[in-house]
Amino acid sequence: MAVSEKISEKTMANAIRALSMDAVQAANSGHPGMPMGMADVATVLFSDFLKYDPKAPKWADRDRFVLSAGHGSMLIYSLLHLTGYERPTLQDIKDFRQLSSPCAGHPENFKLEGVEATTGPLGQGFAMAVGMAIAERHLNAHFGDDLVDHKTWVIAGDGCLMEAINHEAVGLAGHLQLGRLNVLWDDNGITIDGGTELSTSEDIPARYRASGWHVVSCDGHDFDDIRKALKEAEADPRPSLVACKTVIGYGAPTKQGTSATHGAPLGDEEIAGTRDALGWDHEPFVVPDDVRGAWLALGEKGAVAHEAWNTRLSSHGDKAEFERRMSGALPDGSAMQDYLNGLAKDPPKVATRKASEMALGAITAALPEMVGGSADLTGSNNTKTSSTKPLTKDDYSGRYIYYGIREFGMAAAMNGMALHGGIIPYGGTFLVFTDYCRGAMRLSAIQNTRAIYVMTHDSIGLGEDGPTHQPIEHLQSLRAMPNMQVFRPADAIETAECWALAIKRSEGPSTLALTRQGLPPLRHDVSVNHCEKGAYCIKPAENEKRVVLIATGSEVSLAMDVAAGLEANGVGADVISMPCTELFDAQSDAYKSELLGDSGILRVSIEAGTTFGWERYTGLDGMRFGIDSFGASAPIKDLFEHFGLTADAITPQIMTKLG
Ligand SMILES: Cc1ncc(C[n+]2csc(CCOP(=O)(O)OP(=O)(O)O)c2C)c(N)n1
Ligand SMILES: [Mg+2]
Repeated sequence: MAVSEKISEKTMANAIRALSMDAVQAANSGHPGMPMGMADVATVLFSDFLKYDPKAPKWADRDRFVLSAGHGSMLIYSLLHLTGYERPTLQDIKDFRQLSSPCAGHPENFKLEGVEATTGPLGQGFAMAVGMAIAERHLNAHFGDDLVDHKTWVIAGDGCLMEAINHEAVGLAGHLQLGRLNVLWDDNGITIDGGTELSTSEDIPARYRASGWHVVSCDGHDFDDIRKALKEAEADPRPSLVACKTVIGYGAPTKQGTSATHGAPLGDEEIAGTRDALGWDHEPFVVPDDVRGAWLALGEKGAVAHEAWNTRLSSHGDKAEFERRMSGALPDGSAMQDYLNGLAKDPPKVATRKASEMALGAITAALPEMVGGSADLTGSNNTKTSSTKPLTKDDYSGRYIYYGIREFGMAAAMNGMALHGGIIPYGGTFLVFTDYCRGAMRLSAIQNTRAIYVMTHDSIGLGEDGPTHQPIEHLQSLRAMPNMQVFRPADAIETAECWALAIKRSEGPSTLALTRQGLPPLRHDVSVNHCEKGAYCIKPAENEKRVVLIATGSEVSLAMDVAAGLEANGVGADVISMPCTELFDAQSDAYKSELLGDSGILRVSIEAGTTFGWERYTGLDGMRFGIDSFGASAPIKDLFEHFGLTADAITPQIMTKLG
C-alpha cells in the first residue's frame, strides 16, 4: 500500500466527497450522490490498481478508466485533479458546469485528457469499455506484452446495468472472454425514482455468471474488502463484475442512502452536517496540503511503469508502426488509387454493397488497423474480406468481429476501439437498423471518433422484406446529426471514393448507405475524387439548361434516365450526384450556386427516401421526388413503379411544371 503513512484512505476519499458536494452546490446543479458513494472504491482503484501517469495522459499502455455512470462526473474530475493531471485545475472544478470549464455536466473526452470516453447516456460507457478491452487484446496480439499490456476499468451504476445495451455488451465481453475488463458496479440500490426494488427484481450476478463473467462483491466502504475484491477481479481470466455495496451520498447525515442525493445539491445545512459527519473541517474547495500531497504521491507512482515502457518501446522493432497506428495516421501507399485505376478500366455493374466489399478488399489489405464486423449480416453487408480473419477468444489477432445480433453493442464497441486508438473500426447492419445503433452513432459524432458504419439495404430497393426493413427517414435523420457524414454513392467508383473519404476522416464518424440491388456504372474517370466536394455534375445539360436534377445513390442512374427524357424533349438538364450533403454544405457559395443553378432553373431532387428537407437544395419552388410513407413488400421493380420513382413517371411531371 503506497498511501501516505499519515493520511488515511478515508481522508483521501473524503477529499473527493468534499470537492464533489461543494462543486455541485456552487453550480447549483449536478449529482453529488454517486461520487460520494463511490469515493472509497475509486480511492482504492487509483491507489493500487489503475495504471496511469497524470503527466502523460495519452500514454498508449495506460489502463483505460471509463466512468460509465457519467452523471457522477465530479468523481472523475476530483480524481484527475487530485492525482495531478494538468486539468482540471481547482478553478475548473469551482466552475463545474459553466461554459468556461472543462468540467462539463457529464465527462467529455474532448474537453479533458484523462476522460477516455464521453459518458452520460447510461450503459454506453460500459459498452464502449468492451470495445476498448477488445482493442487492447487485439493490439497485444500484434505487438506483444512489451508494448500492449493494460486493463480496462469501468465504474457503472444500476442504470448502466439496467439498460438494454448492457445485455449486448455483457454478452459480447463474456463471449470474447475479455478478462482484462473489470467493472465496478455502484451497487447502491438507488436510482432517481427511488429504491431499485421499484423497477427491478433481476438477479444481476446470476445474469453475468450465465454470460461467462466472474462476479465478486465487496463492502464499498471497507478498504480492505474492496482491495480484496479488486485483486480477485484482476486475477480471474474472465471479465469481472465487482458488486460494490455502497451508500449513495455517503456521509450526508439525513440524505445518504436516498435518491435525494442523486441529482441535486445537498444544500448548505446538509453540507455542514456532512463535514461534521466525515470529520472534514475545511472550507469549501480547500484540500489541505498533506491530503493533496498524498494524492499527488499516488499520481506520481505511474511514472515508473511509464518510463519502463518508454525504454521497451525505444528499442522495439515495431516502434514506428505501433506509433503510426496509435496516432491514427494512415500508411503511405497507393492501394486505393491502384484499385480505382483498375475499376476505371472496366467499371462493373454491381450493388454498392458489393462495390464496398471490393473497395474494402483493397483497403483492409493495405491498412492493418482496420477491424471490421457485422451484427449477424456479414453476407448481406459484405463486410468481410480475405484480410480480415475472425477475432475470437482464442485468437485476438483476427480483424473481423462476429458481433451477433447486437447493433447497439456493436456501434458502442466500435466507439471504444476508436477511442482506444490503434484501430479503425467499421461495422455493418441494415440502414433501417441505424435506429438501433443511433445512441452510439450520436456518441461517435460527439466524441469525434473515426467509426465507419456500413449500412446496406438502403431503400425500398431491397424489395420483398417490406416496410419494416425499408429505410425512409433514415438518411435525412442521420444527415441531421451534427458531425456525422453520410455517404450514399451511386456506383462502384463513387463507393471507393466515399470509402477513401471515410477513412481519411480522422475527426468523426461516417455512414455509408449502400444498395442491395445492382447499379450501372456511371463514372469512368478516376483522376479526381469527385465525392470530396459532396456533390458534382455527373452529366451536363446538352440542350439549353432549364433543369438541375439532384440525386443520390441508386437514384443517380434514374436521374440520368430522366435527364435523357428531358433532353429528348429539348430541355437541357444537369445531373448532380450528391453522395454527401454534409461535404457539399461545406463548399463555397460559388461552387454551390454553380452546381445548383440560378433562380431561373428548376431544381429537382430524387431520392428513394423521405422528401423532408430536400427543399434545402430545391427551394420551395422546386420539385422533390421521394417516399413520404412507409414502404411495401414487393419485387423491386414493382416498388419503384408503385412509388412513382421511374423516368416514365417523373419526366412528364417535370415537363408539365416547366409549362
Ligand atoms: C439512457 C439514459 N437514460 C436516462 C438517463 C437519466 N438518468 C441519469 S442518472 C439516472 C439514474 C441512474 O441510476 P443509477 O445508475 O443507479 O445512479 P445513482 O442514482 O445510483 O447515482 C437516470 C435515469 C440517462 N442519463 N441516460
Ligand atoms: Mg444506483
